Parts: sequence; C-alpha cells; structure tokens
Amino acid sequence: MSEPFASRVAAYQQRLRDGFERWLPPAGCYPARLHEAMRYASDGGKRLRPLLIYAAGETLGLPARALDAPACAVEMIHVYSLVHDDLPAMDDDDLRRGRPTTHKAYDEATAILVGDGLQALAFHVLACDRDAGLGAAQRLRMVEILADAAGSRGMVGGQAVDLQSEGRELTLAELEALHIHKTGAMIRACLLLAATAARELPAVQRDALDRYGKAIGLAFQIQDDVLDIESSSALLGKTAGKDEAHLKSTYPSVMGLPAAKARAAELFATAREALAPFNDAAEPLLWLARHIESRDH
Ligand code: GRG
Repeated sequence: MSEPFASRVAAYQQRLRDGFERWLPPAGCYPARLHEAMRYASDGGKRLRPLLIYAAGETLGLPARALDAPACAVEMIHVYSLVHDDLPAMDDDDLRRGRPTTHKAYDEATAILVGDGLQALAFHVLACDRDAGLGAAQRLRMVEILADAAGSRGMVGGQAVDLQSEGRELTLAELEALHIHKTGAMIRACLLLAATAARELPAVQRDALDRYGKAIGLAFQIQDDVLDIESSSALLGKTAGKDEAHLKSTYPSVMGLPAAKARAAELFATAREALAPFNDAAEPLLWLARHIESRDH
C-alpha cells in the first residue's frame, strides 16, 4: 500500500466500532441494564491492540476482514480487564477513559458482570465469525492464543502477582516478569493472532512478529509506569500517581526514571529491528511503534 498506515487509522477504528456494534447485544436487549453497561465500558480508549492486529495484517498482506474478529475479541478482553482492575477489590479507581469507571457509573456487581460478559463474548466472536475467510482450525488456534494470553499464565496471572506485590520492593527480574504477564501477554497475542490469520507463514516472519510483540508489550508497560509519574489525570483519562499511592514497584522506582526511559527506548529499537525480514512491508508496524513510543496518554 502506498499511503502510510496513519491515513488508515481512523478507518480501522471505525471497523472496530462497527464490530462492537455487530457483536454487542443491543442496549435494550434483556437484561437491558447489563448490556447498556457493557456498551458504556466499551466506549473510547486508544484501541492500540486492535490497531496492532490490523497493522500486522497489512504487513502480511491480509484482508482487513480476516482480522475483524481477533481485533474485537482482544479489545473485549482488554475492556473487561480495565473494568475489573478499577474495582475496589483491585485498583479502586474512579476515572477511566476520562469518565467515571463502570462500577461508579453503575455499581460493583454490574461492573463484575460487565467484565464476565465481555470475556465470554470475546470467545463467542472468535468462534462465530464464520464468513471472514478463516478456517475452523485457524479460529480454534485464535481461541487458544487468546485464552493463554488472557488467563492465569498470562494477564490474569500478572494481575495476581501485581496485587500480591503491593508494598513490597520487587527486583528488576520480578518486575519484568510481572509486566510481561500483566500487560505484555495481551499485546504479544495481537501479533500472534494476526500471524494465525495468514495460512502459511514462514517461521522467520512469525518469529519476527513475536519478537516485535514481546518488545512492544514490555516497552508499553514501562511507558505506563513513566506516564503515571510524568503525566496528569486529565491527559491520561485515569488517575495519575496511583503506583506510588499503592506502594507499587515500577520501572522508575526500581531503576530510576532516566534508566526506565532508556530501557523503554531500547525495547522500541529492538521492536523495530525485529521487523527487518519484512523490508518495506513493515511500514504499518514501524509507524505504530513510533506512535506508541511518542504517546503521552
Ligand atoms: C483485572 C484480570 C484483570 C487484569 C487487569 C491490564 C490490567 C490487568 C490492568 C490494567 C491496569 C493498567 C493501568 C495496566 C497498565 C497497562 C495498561 C493495560 C494500560 C491501559 O491500556 P491502554 O493505555 O488503555 O491501551 P485504553 O483505555 O487506551 O484502551
């Protein structure tokens, strides 16, 4: 494609909105309040994970239609994780995506059920999007990738360790493992899902996408630690300064702010280098890496 990926970002974000519209039960559908709350929670956000999937799809020369289900499914899991993370039993936050968190706008029980409903729906979407040109074996493999990334050996496991670690100083190795699980696993999964939509991908290309995903996933969380210190609640759309308030170990607290920034920059460089096997076709993923690296929220 001759136009840069940036020119198609808005169209991909629209595809995602259309996908949510297709798969989320209508707001009035029984039970109406729950479905309304699922829609409330799903609004907004940067949509970086779906964009990673579409960008990888372009790099691999895949039609966007083949990526709609994984893009929706990943964002549904992501939204559920944010809704549950904001609950009083976890991070106890009032602000998300610039609006009251779901349990504040509704109530705690509803927020728990919103997360449960979105998680189940994510797997429904992967299983049931039968007219996207993907075979049953590909969709089954996508279910496996998403379940592994979201589950106790991925994001949920990282969240468990994060909660257990509050008030304790972690070593750098412990912190890296936590970040790789809590945030990195789902970001890495985006690349693996796109790779699965390609029927026969050379191992060197699959490994390149995996290395890019791992590096971006860890860099993203280090940046999140940095932004928690350097940015404002207004810009982040969520409460800034939470890590220190919760006595959480972060990259800046363990290695210092300049070293944390340097580590993130090193990982972004690793991500870019990983794309060498794709030559010019890597432009969408290179653009997205630059976009994520320069984010301020
Ligand atoms: C509750 C099972 C469970 C897991 C929670 C992802 C997560 C695990 C918690 C979110 C807490 C958090 C702020 C993590 C830092 C990285 C992160 C996931 C930030 C939010 O993602 P963005 O910036 O959010 O992509 P938007 O709103 O733009 O989608």
